[in-house]
Amino acid sequence: MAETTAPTRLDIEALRSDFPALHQEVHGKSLVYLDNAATTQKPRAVIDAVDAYYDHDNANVHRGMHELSRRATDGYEGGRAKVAAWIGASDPTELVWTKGTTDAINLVAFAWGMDHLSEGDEILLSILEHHSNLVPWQMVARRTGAKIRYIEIDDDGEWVLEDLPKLLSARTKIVALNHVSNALGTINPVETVVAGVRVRAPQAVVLLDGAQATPILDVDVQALGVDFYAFSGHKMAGPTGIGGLWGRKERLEEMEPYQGGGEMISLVERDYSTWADVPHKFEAGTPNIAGAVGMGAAVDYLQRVGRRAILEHEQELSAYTIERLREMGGVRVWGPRVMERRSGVVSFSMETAHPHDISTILDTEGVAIRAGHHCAQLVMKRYDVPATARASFYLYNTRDEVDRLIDALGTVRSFFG
Ligand code: 7TS
Repeated sequence: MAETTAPTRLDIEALRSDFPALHQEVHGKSLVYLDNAATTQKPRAVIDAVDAYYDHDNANVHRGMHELSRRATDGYEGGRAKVAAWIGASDPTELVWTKGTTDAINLVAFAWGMDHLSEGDEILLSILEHHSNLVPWQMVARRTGAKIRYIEIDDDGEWVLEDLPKLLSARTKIVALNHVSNALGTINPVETVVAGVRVRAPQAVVLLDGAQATPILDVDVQALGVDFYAFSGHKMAGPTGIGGLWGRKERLEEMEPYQGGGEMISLVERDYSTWADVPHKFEAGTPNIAGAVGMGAAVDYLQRVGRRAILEHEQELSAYTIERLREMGGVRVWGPRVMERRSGVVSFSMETAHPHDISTILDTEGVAIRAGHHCAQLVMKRYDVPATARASFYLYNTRDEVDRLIDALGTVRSFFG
């Protein structure tokens, strides 16, 4: 969706005042929250929308013929329509609410994969995937006999696309790739891969993991020409426990349900049942209604800010961070060299300190980053490191906070030499 009213530069101080959790002290220091790739903080508008739902409208959806149930249903379906438009879907019924990206990918792996994959078929992934876009495919491959193939990455954290022609064939049944990497911050050339798939493996279904893309990119699922798009609300200022799977109508319709139960049936007999229409066929049980309401508020909020401005802001902070890390010396920064190819994720290693020691010392300075394998162990193996330290930004982070990070890394340096 075009964000014509968005300012080109963000008024960070005004935006920061929208996020209550940013304004606190941690270990006696003002909090510097740089763990946004794991989850973002929530603006007051989202918190208030969730509160208002529980204060006034709480009821179950689709069932009750009473005012509160109608309001709950309106909030639930209204949130769906907003989020669908936000990712460029023309039809809100193509958007299935899930618990998040992991849940969405598992839905496709099991509901689509178990019925469409068999011995001799191939699943194409990349080694840059989050475990949630690896492990479900390994589970399904083990049960179906399908084989997994991988796009490799180069030293700059970019896919080695010269290999693509030999990785795609008539055997390729699904291509499942991340749009933006959580481990290295690479904005992946998914358009190039989709074009390659359409030429060399037109039978293949394409799924994109958009967990790190929906918060910053003007995602348009129709223009991308994919079959499935998975994402999480909590990484884009929304609540935890809610996310979505967008799927082409014909794909969703050809799939059997993932789970059985209430809300997903049309008719139940002793020996069989028939299914509700898409998307409700995939939404068994009482759903996360408050989460859907919160997602609607999150999209309204981000729409006002503008994703292009958020991306530019993140890239500016990444560039500044990398420049300051290089000045320090003894630091290896992972991921693309070209700033336009990066998001607001800066993964790095220090020669003298283990990433976990870095994050522990930073925490005592009030600076929150993540250290570890970032659920991307194949990336760590590729670079022969057990873990990296990762600072990740969102719309409310500032250059002053980057300076606080660098100062705290100075403390790490003085500890470990
Ligand atoms: N895919 C990517 C690219 C991700 O970054 C994440 C979460 C997921 C999938 C899974 O999303 P979930 O909402 O279902 O958990 N990434 C991270 C991270 O980088 N640190 O903590 C979670």
